[in-house]
Amino acid sequence: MSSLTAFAALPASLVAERRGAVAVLKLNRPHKRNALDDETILGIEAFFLGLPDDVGAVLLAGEGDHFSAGLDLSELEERDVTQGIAHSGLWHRAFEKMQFGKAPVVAVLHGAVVGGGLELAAATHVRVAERSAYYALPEGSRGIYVGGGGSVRLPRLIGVARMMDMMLTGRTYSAEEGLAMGLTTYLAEPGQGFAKGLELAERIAGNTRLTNFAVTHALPRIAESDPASGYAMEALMSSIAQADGEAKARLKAFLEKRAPKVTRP
Ligand code: 1HE
Repeated sequence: MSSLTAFAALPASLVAERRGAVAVLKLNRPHKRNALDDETILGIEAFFLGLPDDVGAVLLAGEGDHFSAGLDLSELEERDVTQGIAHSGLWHRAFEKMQFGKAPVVAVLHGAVVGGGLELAAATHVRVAERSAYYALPEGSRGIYVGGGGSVRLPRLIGVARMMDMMLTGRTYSAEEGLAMGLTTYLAEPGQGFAKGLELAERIAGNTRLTNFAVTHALPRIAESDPASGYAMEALMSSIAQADGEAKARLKAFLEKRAPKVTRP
């Protein structure tokens, strides 16, 4: 159930707070390098399912020196094949709630962003990396495979060839390389990532709900469609967006010189 102010009850491995229209969700298991156990994944799902209606954007970050060391490997030992499939499905479900939820999500990455931590980051909408961030998929060398949607999302971000390389050779990419290859779209100095992420999340929360819906729900589906279906969906989405009262008010404000112009980078 969603409400106007309250977040869902969360496990100790997650903390949430409000910053105006932005909800901040932090991975809070620094002693385990924010390794993602089942409780945390279920908490992420509950958080996004129960996101209050007045949250316009979410900022996802990690406590401690690392964003996330990925899957909690201590939980892996006892699982059989059937349980493994169910476990991967749990991650898929939780991350889908985030990717196709009520509000866009900005991730702030620092330190290790590896394995399932990278899969989590890949399911967010805008990624900011501090210079300390590094990316790897150690699943390859541990005799396992990604299970949190990485095979679906990462090739769309960095290409199949780079993901193959990361998994087969254990290659680690730096924050600068991640920016160059499109894994992140912002690079921040050490300690500056959270402020940058919050600034972006606040800007996103200032968009109309309909635009944010169009960008996070319609755009990825359109991009995956055949062109003819894509054009039809785009025409529908743009006509719906422009018919909204808030869109009309914003266009009028620009034409009456009350709205800011586009600025140079
Ligand atoms: C963990 C985990 C974890 C740390 N599961 N407990 N991911 C990996 O293969 C990455 C494994 N982790 C590491 O390589 C390193 O821990 C880090 C580079 C991330 C950080 O190094 P460091 O020196 O700061 O910490 P540490 O001493 O290695 O770890 C501190 C504690 O966290 C230690 O526990 P302690 O009880 O001995 O203090 C570690 O055991 C614990 N820890 N990472 C469990 N991942 C949906 S499928 C996704 C599949 C995957 O994600 S596979 C990739 C898993």
